[in-house]
Amino acid sequence: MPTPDDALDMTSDRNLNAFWLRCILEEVLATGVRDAVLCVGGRSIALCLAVSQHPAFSHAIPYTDERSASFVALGLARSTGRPVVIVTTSGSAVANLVPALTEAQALHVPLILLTCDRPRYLRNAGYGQMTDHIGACQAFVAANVDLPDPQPDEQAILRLRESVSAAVAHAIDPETRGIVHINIPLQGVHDSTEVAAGWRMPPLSSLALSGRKNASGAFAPMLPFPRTPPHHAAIDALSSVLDLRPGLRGLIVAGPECPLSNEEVDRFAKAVGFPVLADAASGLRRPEVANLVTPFDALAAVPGVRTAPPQLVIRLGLEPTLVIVQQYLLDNPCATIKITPHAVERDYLHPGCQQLIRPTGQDLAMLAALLGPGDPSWLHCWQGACAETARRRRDILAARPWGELKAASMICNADHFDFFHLANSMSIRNGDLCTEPNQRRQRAFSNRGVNGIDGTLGAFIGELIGTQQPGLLLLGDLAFIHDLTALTFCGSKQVNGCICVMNNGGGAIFDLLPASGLPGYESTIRNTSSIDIEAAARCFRLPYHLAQDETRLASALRQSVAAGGLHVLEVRVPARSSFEDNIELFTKAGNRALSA
Ligand SMILES: Cc1ncc(C[n+]2csc(CCOP(=O)(O)OP(=O)(O)O)c2C)c(N)n1
Repeated sequence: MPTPDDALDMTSDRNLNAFWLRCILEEVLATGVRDAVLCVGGRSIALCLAVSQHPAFSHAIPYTDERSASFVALGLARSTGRPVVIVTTSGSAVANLVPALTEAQALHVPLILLTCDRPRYLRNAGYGQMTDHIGACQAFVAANVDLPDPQPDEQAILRLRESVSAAVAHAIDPETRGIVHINIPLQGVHDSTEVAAGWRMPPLSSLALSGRKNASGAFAPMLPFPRTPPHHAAIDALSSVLDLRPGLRGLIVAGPECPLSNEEVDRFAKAVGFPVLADAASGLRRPEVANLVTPFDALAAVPGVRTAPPQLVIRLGLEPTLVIVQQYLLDNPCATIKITPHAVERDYLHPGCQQLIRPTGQDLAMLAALLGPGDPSWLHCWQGACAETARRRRDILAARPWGELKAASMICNADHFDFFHLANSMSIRNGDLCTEPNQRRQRAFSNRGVNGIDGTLGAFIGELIGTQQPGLLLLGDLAFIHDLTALTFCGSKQVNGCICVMNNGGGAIFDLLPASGLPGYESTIRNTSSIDIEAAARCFRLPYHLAQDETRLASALRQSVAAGGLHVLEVRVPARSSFEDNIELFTKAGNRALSA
């Protein structure tokens, strides 16, 4: 794997911009960045070319629409665990990053924004394509730096390297991990590659020219990246404020973005004997995870698990998706430990929770030793309720006519994919209701930081590139329309994915809201826009499939994997079927009143 040490030969620096950008890239690459999304404009041409030709980058993906591009970067960073660079030109290009920044900030996804700008003296002077780049992103970043104009002298180059390495450290420091923004004013009237007459590399020290080297001669950041010490004595602190002992009615609740691996959850659950109430988007619905219970199945039965309240809840990840789970937790406040990669300000479901930040394997073993074994009859009660409702749920679904929940169930339980992404709105809810533990599917993704229906295609494409595995996306027709420009992705033949567009004629989720009966609902709220999905797929030269029944859906899913590349599968269902399927399930599977 090439490294920053494989930097381009400095004699190839055609102007001061190129040299300045090379210094920036060297410091950025020290974070472990290997992927970039490139959005072109006159200001960013020099940087786009420098990144695309730099041997240390595995992926340098060109995109026109910065909004979709930044969601691609989000999906890539989330699936690889490494920071991803986004390059933009100046002006409104930068503001187009904001939707993805809201999601990345909420999930602490490390993105490094390299926004190219005009020289500083042109600011607020009526010059075209300029705006306040730093201000546009300020609310969402962990660190930012507005660099000076390029200057060819020793002190300026050393300061440049220092300020870039100090900023990018925030992308990888576990304490602050998140978005870093570096704004880069560049020279050049027409574009940033112009050769200024008389440009020659100035005499510089090797430190300024090539950056810092460690004892073995490898590149090192100009300022050493701070190492966050582990949180010591976390379990002692917990046991001094909570009654942690064997025999408790404990519950592990895993939402999207589960911070522990399947193996860690399995080991912990086995040791403590607590049920694991796992969202589909947690990625934990796997046969090897001990004590797994599916939330709807376990909670729909009455009285079921409600004969006694939990005494301890261990929360993993974000809020659970289904209201039935959120309501159960709100109705049953109790001692709570929230295991989290970052300190959180507050958790509305458990305002008094104790936070356990980035526990080590040893911490988890110590906690399990204090708690195990839990109350065995409590575990049996959850497992029994879950198994019984799951049987009824499957029977009810089998008896339903062709519709959204049946189709979602087939898609989410398809065996041909290594990961799935559940889009916001009904996709993630229906996916949660009917995703069974699956041997093949390793990971689950969702954009549950701020729950937008934007950027879903882009995030999925980023995940396909990052995992290099066959992936499946389930999303609604409006979410598909929202992010169409993501499909301009030029590598669609190099990935293997199936985009399942649930075409229910608009936003089916609104059918579950009180507004659904109001005058004007259908035209103003429910069916705001519709497109010809086949024509859209053809427009981006993507293979298209249509499924209007179970047989066709099963074969289209199979075909899309067998053929390779990125496919669009339109799943046409009756508009009200999601609402009707949900009513049927919630009323008959477990005697609970409907609650989305
Ligand atoms: C960026 C953004 N805009 C608006 C919303 C509000 N919203 C939530 S669900 C929804 C409708 C989604 O429709 P579709 O993608 O077709 O999914 P379905 O409801 O049919 O499952 C909208 C507009 C949102 N969550 N995010």
